[in-house]
Order: sequence, then structure tokens, then C-alpha cells
Amino acid sequence: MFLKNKRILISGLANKYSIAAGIAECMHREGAELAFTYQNERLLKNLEPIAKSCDSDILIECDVADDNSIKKAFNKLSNSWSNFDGLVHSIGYAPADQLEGDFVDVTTREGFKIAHDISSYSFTALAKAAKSLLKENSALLTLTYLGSIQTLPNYNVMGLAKASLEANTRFLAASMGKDKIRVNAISAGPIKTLAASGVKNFRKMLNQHSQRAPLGRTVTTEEVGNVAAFLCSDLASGITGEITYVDAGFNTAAMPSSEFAE
Ligand code: NAD
Ligand code: 0WE
Repeated sequence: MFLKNKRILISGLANKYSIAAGIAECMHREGAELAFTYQNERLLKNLEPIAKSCDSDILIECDVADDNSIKKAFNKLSNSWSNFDGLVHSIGYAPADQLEGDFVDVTTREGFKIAHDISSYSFTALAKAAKSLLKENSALLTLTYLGSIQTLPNYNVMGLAKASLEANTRFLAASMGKDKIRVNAISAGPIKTLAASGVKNFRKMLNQHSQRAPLGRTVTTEEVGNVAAFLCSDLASGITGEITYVDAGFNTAAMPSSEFAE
């Protein structure tokens, strides 16, 4: 129970397949007290049963595109929690037309702006809003993807936004270290979530991943959740500004092991 007496706010839980749902389950198992934010009314019905299974009844609307919504959300949170110990940012978005086709052809100024705003700036925005409520030895965590440092088809401007998010993680860590707040990221392997549904050839990508990854498979939201729980706990007290890969080793292998080769 390494998160006993820790209060952690989780964002980005859209449904039971969300990475944030795996994180919530693991954090609850480790004794954390949880609160949740959701993007809009429409997603609340999916969140309710999951929050309940985590013994949480603190559910707060927060659209990270809107400063006023963020401000209201933390005001509301402060009515339940006078302070807290951790925040999980599990939010990413680019307009669908940015994620299909040739990067140079499909990327627009507006698409770039939205991707960076929702997928990177929002982490700074939440850190800023949370700061005055965060206790010593708190931890912030975000979710990133390998597309930040290597190319792949269709990920396009999201790769740039994830590169920004990873730099954001390091600058937030440098900035908040003096307040004894740690800031880290998990780079997860591909998982079939809502954000991945509708992505062209996603099934093929999962197969490619399994073939090249040293463990010969993809990862689960529970595997990401376990590392998230660790990074937000005092077990990780010496880790900040770090990108931890939870990808069955995929990023470490340039070619498949002979066992998997043709
Ligand atoms: P998901 O669709 O379940 O979660 C994405 C969340 O972002 C949703 O809950 C959605 O409501 C939220 N969101 C989008 N715009 C928002 C806004 N304006 N305000 C508030 N919330 C908003 O998908 P997921 O795969 O669990 O994604 C969670 C994070 O994990 C994302 O940052 C994603 O980039 C990252 N990630 C996903 C994978 C993968 O393969 N699924 C791999 C690595 C990293
Ligand atoms: O970060 C992600 C998800 C990113 C994402 C997905 C969507 C689809 C629906 C951001 N915005 C949107 N907007 C939508 O309208 N992943 C790591 C999963 C993912 O998404 C891909 C991938 C992978 C992997 C998109 C293209 C190629 C690969």
C-alpha cells in the first residue's frame, strides 16, 4: 500500500479502456484517495462507475482548453481537499484531420496550435493551478509517446506536441523542485483506447509493436498504472524530470530479435 495517505487527482479518464482508468485502479489498490476531472458532461456517465469502484465521489468537470474551467475545477476541488499529493495528466488531442496523411501536407497552423495547447500547455496549466494546493513530496505525472523522438506514419503533429510535453516535464521539474514537487512522464507503448480508435491501421501497429518489442507483446493499462503509482509514491522520491518507458522494451530495439525475425 505505497500510496496510503496520498490524495491524487486524475484527469483524462474517458472510459474503462483509458490509460487513466488503469492508473486509477492501481493507485486505489495501493491505498490512494482519488479525485477525478472529466472533459464534459457526456463523459461523466462512463467515469461514475469507475470512480465509485475506487471509492471516490469527487468528480469535477475540467476542459483544459479553457482557463476559466481549470480555475473553477481547482476551486471546487479545494472544497473537498484543502491540499493534495499528486496529479495525473492523461490528456492528448489533435484534430482528426492532422492524424492522417503526409505530415507536410496535412499540418496546419490551427492544427498545430490545438495539438500543442491541449497536449502540452495543459500540463503547465494544471501544474500552475494545482501548485498552491500541493503538499511537500507531491508528484505530477503525464503520459507521452515515442512519436516525440522517432517518426511513424500519421502521428504527425502529435509527435511535435509530445516532444514539447517531454520538455515541459523537465522544465516543470526544474521549476517545482524547490517546492519539493516531482514531475515525471511515462512513455507508454500503443494501447487500443478511445484516442486510438479510428486511427488508421492501429491493429497493424499493435502487431508491429509485438514483433519488435523484446517482450514480444504490447502493454496493458494496468502495467502503465503500476509504474504511475510507483512514480507518484515516495518510493520514487529520487526521480524527477524523467521519461520512463513502459513499452515492453520496444524503444530499445532497432530490429526484432531473431526469434521474431522472418
Ligand atoms: P483516452 O481517449 O482514453 O484519453 C484521452 C483523454 O483526453 C480523454 O479522457 C479526453 O476526455 C481527454 N481530453 C481531450 N481533450 C480534452 C480537453 N480539452 N479537456 C480535458 N480533457 C481532454 O486515450 P488514452 O490513450 O488513455 O490517452 C491518455 C494519454 O495517454 C494521452 O496523453 C495519450 O497521448 C497518451 N498515450 C496514449 C497511448 C496509446 O496508445 N493509447 C500511448 C502513449 C501515450
Ligand atoms: O497519443 C496518442 C493518441 C493521440 C490522439 C489521437 C486522436 C484520435 C481521435 C490525439 N488526438 C486524436 N484526435 C482524434 O480526433 N497515441 C499515442 C495513440 C496513437 O494515436 C496515433 C498513433 C498512436 C500510437 C495516431 C496516428 C498514428 C499512431
